[in-house]
Amino acid sequence: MTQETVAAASEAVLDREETISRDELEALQLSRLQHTVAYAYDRVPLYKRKFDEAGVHPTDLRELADLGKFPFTTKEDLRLEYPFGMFAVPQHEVARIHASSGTTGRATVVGYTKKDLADWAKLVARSLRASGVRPGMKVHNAYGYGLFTGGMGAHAGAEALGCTVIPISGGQTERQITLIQDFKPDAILATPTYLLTIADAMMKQGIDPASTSLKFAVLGAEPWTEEMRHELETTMNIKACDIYGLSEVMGPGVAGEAVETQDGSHIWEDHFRPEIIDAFDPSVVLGDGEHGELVFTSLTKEALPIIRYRTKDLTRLLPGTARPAHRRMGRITGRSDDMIILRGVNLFPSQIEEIALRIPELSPHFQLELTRPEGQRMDQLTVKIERRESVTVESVASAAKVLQQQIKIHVGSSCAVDVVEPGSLERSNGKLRRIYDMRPKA
Ligand code: DLL
Repeated sequence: MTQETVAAASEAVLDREETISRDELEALQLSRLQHTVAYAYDRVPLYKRKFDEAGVHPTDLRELADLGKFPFTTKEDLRLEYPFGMFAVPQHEVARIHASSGTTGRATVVGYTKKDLADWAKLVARSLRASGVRPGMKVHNAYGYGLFTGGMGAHAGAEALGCTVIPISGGQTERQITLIQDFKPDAILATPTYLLTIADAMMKQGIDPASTSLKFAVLGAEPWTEEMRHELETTMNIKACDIYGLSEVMGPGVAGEAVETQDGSHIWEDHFRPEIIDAFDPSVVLGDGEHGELVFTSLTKEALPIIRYRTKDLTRLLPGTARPAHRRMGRITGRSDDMIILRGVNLFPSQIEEIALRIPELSPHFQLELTRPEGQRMDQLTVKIERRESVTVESVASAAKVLQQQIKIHVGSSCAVDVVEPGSLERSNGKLRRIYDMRPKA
């Protein structure tokens, strides 16, 4: 079968739920939601306690808007119930466990029944297919394997789609490059900053990243911008699409982007009901198009039903396009806990990425350092950014000034810019750390 035949054949097999009308989808959401809240209330003591305290009962959920009466679930709830207190099925029905790294506190543990794993694989397959991946393609999976949901989640989805999976995991960049050259994969799954690391390492070896067999990249697990998409697409000669998810809600594949429109990830609303709330006043549920914090309720999960989970991801809901019934999410501008407040101005790393990548002398490799200079009460932000290999040290002085001015104009913060040598900043192996907070701890 030629590539084109494969593409044409798989184009015809969208899941039925991808093509249903919005009315049909909302009817499905309501019945699944009613089931899920009752199921969670009956099986998970935390939900019973929280619903009772809030004075709501599953029978109060008569229409979709009633969801707003129910209490939120937070990462803290999962931590307090560590390890298995949120599970709604006996342990022998839990087919797999994943967990967050726990770098910022106790790990959060999530579980899946066999059916949950099948649903997850189906939704990742759906996301990959939307992003251009087709049955029969070779898929190089550079998401980290292990307790992180990225590696195994993407793996199972690619297999379910009918691809040949290369389970390389993250890291060992030299080896990744050898395998890309030898195995000739059609698609790569990675974090955007790790793909950048791979492209960068190729160039160092004298390999043109645009010359590989790769045609598609499905990127997620960290915020990235349109400017980064452009950077990766042009240097690698690929189509790069977004995939979104989080372990507490499922893992990758909660939402996926269509390659023909590249206009944001479609939330798979037959399995998740999204809401946007005001992050500062969570009692306010915002309308479509308004910016706020994304909240999810699972509609089909068995092992870990999740009710109104506060993701801390800041975005907005937009109408469906390539999959009309499934709303899209705007790009995640940042996480509320990644927000830098600098002298009263809110700032996210993705804003810096957006501005820096428009300046031709500057590379996408940057980090943000927060300090409080001796004897001063004011915090200082320094943007450390590598110059492009092709430009001279002399030409970067003006680029630094432009970056500083643009940040002042578009973000409102004064900062210092330090243009450093190519290759001097830490490279990503997965989720890249952008912020280095060196301020004295209070
Ligand atoms: O990162 C799941 C995942 C793996 C998604 C692979 C996509 C690809 P967690 O480790 O629980 O799960 O981290 C979830 O990562 O709340 C967002 O802040 C961020 N994130 C995930 N996808 C995107 C994306 C996985 N496409 C957290 N854009 C989320 C921006 C993303 N941020």
